[in-house]
Amino acid sequence: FDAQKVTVIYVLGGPGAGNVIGKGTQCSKLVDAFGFCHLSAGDLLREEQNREGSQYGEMIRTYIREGNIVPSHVTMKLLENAMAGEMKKKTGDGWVDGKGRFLIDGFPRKLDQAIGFDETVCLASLVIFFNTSEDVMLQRLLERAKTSGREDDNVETIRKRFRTYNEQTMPVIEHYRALNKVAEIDSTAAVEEVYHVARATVTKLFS
Ligand code: UP5
Ligand code: MG
Repeated sequence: FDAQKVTVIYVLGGPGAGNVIGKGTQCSKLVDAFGFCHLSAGDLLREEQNREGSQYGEMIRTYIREGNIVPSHVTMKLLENAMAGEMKKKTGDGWVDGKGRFLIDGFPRKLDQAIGFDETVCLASLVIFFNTSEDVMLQRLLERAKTSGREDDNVETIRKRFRTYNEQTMPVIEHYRALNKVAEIDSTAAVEEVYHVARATVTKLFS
């Protein structure tokens, strides 16, 4: 697809930082308000993992269970396909200003993915970085674990996810910070409050 025809916002933050911008009621509000398509790299990977006949299913399961980052070519291809599919679906209508608006949640997690996507697919306009303490994230994930059914929502894997995030994803945030693209939002507060700040940030981008 044509990179000139998309506006991309990356949504990053530690596991459980609460990407409210890409989730639940808030998500659909924001999606409606700005006409975004929301794509979560983690959701796409879990979908592929469960897809019958997928050659990557077992591999994805192993990486996620260990809190490691799935090889970049797999995630990048899933995202690119999902974006292309959305663009095709909405050709001609549905997009504001004739451009596809994407909120890409939980990606890029590693410098090579960031640079690879920048170079071969498209450049993001903004990176929203939700930040809070590991204590807060741990509590939220353990609470979510009661109902999420996610194999990686257990203390041992959560600790590994924190380590992977600090070692591999923080450099991505620093990379975009140096390019002046990062909007950091403290996500310690209640969902509504965080959403309020996130919404203002996105409004500014489009004004
Ligand atoms: N909650 C949220 N905000 C709150 C608030 N303000 N106050 C109180 N509670 C709040 O939130 C987590 C929980 O906290 C929820 O119960 C929520 O209600 C509550 P959520 O919005 O789900 O947080 P999020 O940051 O999205 O947490 P998630 O666990 O989804 O983040 P991860 O980044 O770990 O998960 P993801 O799905 O992106 O990735 C999973 C795995 O996939 C990775 O570990 C990795 O193995 C793999 N992966 C890749 O390899 N490559 C990729 O590019 C992407 C993923
Ligand atoms: Mg997530």
